[in-house]
Amino acid sequence: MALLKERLKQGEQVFGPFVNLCHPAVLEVAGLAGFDFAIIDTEHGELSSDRAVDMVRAAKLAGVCPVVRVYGNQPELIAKALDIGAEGVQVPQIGSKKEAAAAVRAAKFSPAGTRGCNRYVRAAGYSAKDKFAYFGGANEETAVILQVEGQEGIDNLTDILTVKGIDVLFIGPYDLSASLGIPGQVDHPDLVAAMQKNMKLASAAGIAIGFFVDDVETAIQWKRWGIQYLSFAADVGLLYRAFSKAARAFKEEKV
Ligand code: 3PY
Ligand code: MG
Repeated sequence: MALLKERLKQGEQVFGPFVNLCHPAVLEVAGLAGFDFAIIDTEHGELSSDRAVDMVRAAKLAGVCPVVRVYGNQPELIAKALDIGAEGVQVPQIGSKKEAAAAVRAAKFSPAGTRGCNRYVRAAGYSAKDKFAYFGGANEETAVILQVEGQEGIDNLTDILTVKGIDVLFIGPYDLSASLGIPGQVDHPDLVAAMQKNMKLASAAGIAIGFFVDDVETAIQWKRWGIQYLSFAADVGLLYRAFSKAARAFKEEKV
């Protein structure tokens, strides 16, 4: 299976859920279901990297590209996500060019960045990979996905997009709606207009754009508008939807 970064470079539009539950089986199910990627969420989920590693393993086996969303823009967390073998690292709440550059630096080996070099990690095949091939190739194999969602980040977007090494500019609609003073109204015309402006800026900078949706109908709409990296709800929410639909249907004897 092609790596996420390669698929994005080819212009493919990819689709995948956030995973908050701490179990590798969720990644197996995501792969069997046919999702392109899954975001193992250590920002809002209950997960930490010691649990995430088994989820990355399961994702690779199931043919779904593993992305890890880190808790914050911290170099140690970014390096850890990549060391355990995530194909992409997603960093929340980027507000300025300086913060964007720091996130990219943390994700890249020298000379592009300052990611700590260790050849005994899972991403290096525990040393089975040639060390020069690993340190020389990893920067081109792992995707850096930066979330710009607050007012500061939106105001600084043109500047942020000048940072080299960003693969996906991800706009979080929930935090964006809060910035616009319309918390939760992710289909509000002001939010859609702001998003379309952001898409134009990202496209002019040659950077793929990512977005989050709660349902498939909205996903299809944004796919048609050109979003390349579409994240779809979260495992817990999807499970709740399926469970409550079945429970209600059984009670009411109506499918
Ligand atoms: C947001 O909508 O703010 C997100 O971060 C999506 O998960
Ligand atoms: Mg957010």
